[in-house]
Amino acid sequence: KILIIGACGQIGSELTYKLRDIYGVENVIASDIDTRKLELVNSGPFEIIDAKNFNAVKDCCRIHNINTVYLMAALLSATGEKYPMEAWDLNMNSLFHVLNLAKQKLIEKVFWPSSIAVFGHTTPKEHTPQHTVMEPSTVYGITKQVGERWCEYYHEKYGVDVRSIRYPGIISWKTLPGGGTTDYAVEIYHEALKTKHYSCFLTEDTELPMMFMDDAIKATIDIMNANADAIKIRSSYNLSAISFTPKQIAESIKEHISDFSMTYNPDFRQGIANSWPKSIDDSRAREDWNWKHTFSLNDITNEMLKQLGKK
Ligand code: VAH
Repeated sequence: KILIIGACGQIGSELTYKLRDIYGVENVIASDIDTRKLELVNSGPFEIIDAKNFNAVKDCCRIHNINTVYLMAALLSATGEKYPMEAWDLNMNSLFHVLNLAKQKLIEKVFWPSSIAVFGHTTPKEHTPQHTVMEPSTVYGITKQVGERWCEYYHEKYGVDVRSIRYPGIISWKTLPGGGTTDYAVEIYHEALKTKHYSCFLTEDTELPMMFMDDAIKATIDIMNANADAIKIRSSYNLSAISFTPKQIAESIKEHISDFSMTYNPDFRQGIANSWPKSIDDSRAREDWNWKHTFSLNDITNEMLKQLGKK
């Protein structure tokens, strides 16, 4: 059976729905410390778990006979800058707990998300290579960089089957993101429909790697279903789909809402975005486990406005 830790989050919630479609509701246990997302909490087996609590995670894995864990709980880049020690505590200790359960053979397989936040100012910004300089300047990025080192260590030293992806910014409509620097690319669609205006917290030319949630979920399930020997990188795979600027996403919205307007009021998150790459070279993911993205910016705008328009 599968356990998703952080199932109420932006990615965790969509992973829960998708994995339940594939494996059956009863075989996918959702868990989170937060129970406010009621339609998810009531959609199947749900456990309240603090991912920082080793015994709570271990007991849940035992009770439900879990063999695969998707660890999606974390404090993201913007929140991590406000609460550095909490971000270090949650992001690192939750990972140690799951890696140690795998080392003890209580579970067999682990998915753990990394991020383009592992890259910093000194990283090449265009087509950032899989192996390159990584000097992250956010707490979140530091936790992802050192988390990758631990994943590779537990694989090499203890044979733990942990697999990881460096997600770009992710755009989705089912669940709002929380505390990320790329959240502008989700908020903009909600505001376009509500007020036809968005005040963007990044400058108009801030190009960032982005991906639609359906592509991110496909990549996550594909890497977990690949043969173990195909996964040659056990730190974390670069993954990319598209890159765009706030100006470009605003233009794509204007093709549907012609009187949509945007103003730019950069805040502290501009500093975070400036430290990240503009585009990512994900050729290793494409070679090793046949990754390829589907959604273009126009596809994303069509889908976001259609789905949010219905809500
Ligand atoms: C964030 N959405 O903004 C996350 C992600 C690459 C961005 O890590 O922090």
